[in-house]
Amino acid sequence: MKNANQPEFSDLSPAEANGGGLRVYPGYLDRERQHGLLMAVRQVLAAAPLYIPRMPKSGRPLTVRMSNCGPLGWVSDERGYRYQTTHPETGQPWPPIPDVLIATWNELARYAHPPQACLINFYAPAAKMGLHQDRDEADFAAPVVSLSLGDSCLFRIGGSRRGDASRSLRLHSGDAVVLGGDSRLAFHGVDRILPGTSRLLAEGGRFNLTLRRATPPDIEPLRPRAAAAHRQEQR
Ligand code: MD3
Ligand code: FE
Repeated sequence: MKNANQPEFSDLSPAEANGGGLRVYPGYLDRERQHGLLMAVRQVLAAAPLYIPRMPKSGRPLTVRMSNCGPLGWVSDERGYRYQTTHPETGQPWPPIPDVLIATWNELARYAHPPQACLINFYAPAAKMGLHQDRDEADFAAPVVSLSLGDSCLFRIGGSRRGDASRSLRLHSGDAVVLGGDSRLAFHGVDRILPGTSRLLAEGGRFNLTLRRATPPDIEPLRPRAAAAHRQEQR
């Protein structure tokens, strides 16, 4: 049951929830679009399978399984957290970001440059993600855009210091969240999955997709053809 005195963010319109750069779009994707996105995610995962990320130094496995699409992917293992161009197990480049996700970024991000990385998190019913900040990106001016598919979760978001007060909100299948401005460095995590709350995934659990910029636009590596044209212009 919801606490009637304490509205969840998802009860608020994007404008109302935008106290510090957090925008929540409940039901951003209708059921048909959720299914379309799920098919695109499954195609990505056929080429770039979910792997079990490990904690830096200790090598302790996370409970979330991960993959990526886009020019860069976020990975974690004994050597640390980082963005890289290839899958840590197959050694292959990440598959491209599906059009439906590029369209979502263009509609919600309010940022002039395209996403570089889409992290795919899969939470089995018992998986969770501890409170953390996302600080491996060199471009904090760009927002993070997130989409949820499958079972709902209890999501927690606080302030920019670990000890700051935090609030809990439920994220449901099809919800979009945009984290920008003050909220970009907010501590956040997934306290738990609420099993059986969606029938979208036959296997149960939850996918979360996060679209990000990893490098500032000016030091973005130029694509070979663009680089050639660029050198042409310089002469
Ligand atoms: C960015 N994932 O992968 S995504 C992560 O539901 C992660 O899988 C969560 O945190 C998940 O790093 C949340 C959306 C999100 C929420 C709050 C943020 C991204 C954020 C606050 C600041 C920066
Ligand atoms: Fe995060």
